[in-house]
Amino acid sequence: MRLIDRRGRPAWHDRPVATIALLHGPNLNLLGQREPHIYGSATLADYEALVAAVAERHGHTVSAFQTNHEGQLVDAIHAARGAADAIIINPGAFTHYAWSIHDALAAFSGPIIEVHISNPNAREPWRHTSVVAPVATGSIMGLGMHGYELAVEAIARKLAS
Ligand code: DHK
Repeated sequence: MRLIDRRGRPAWHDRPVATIALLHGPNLNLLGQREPHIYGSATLADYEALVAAVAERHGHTVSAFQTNHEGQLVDAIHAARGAADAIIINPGAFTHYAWSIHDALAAFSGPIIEVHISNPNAREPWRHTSVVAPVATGSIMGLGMHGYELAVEAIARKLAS
């Protein structure tokens, strides 16, 4: 039996599974150890597990990757073309100056959510610029882990619309 939602579309479990690429940039491998007064005590594995669990609730799957190297993050974004339907990205400090990340994301056609654990706009002035924001579908910042949950919810809704 095919279930239909309120808008007459197939219920999520009858829709094709989408893959969300979850990409983290430099120093985020140190989550849980690094400046816990800013970034909290959750580890990168905790973030990846949360995103996978929320995605699974929507019938989607997650492919997670972290790197400290700009070129590797560009390669991962290129690899997401054709392999992933959406991207959640926290580019770490690359956010503020890495135009190569901007250009790579501009070549991705699905929804892109930029996420930051802290609120860069409430921190040092050099963190107030994001070169990623202009090519993101949306940006979420300052909400810690909850921001990642919201990012998956936003993507699930975009992909279903
Ligand atoms: C993470 C970083 O590593 C910083 O360089 C950014 C971001 C903020 C975050 O809050 O997740 O400025």
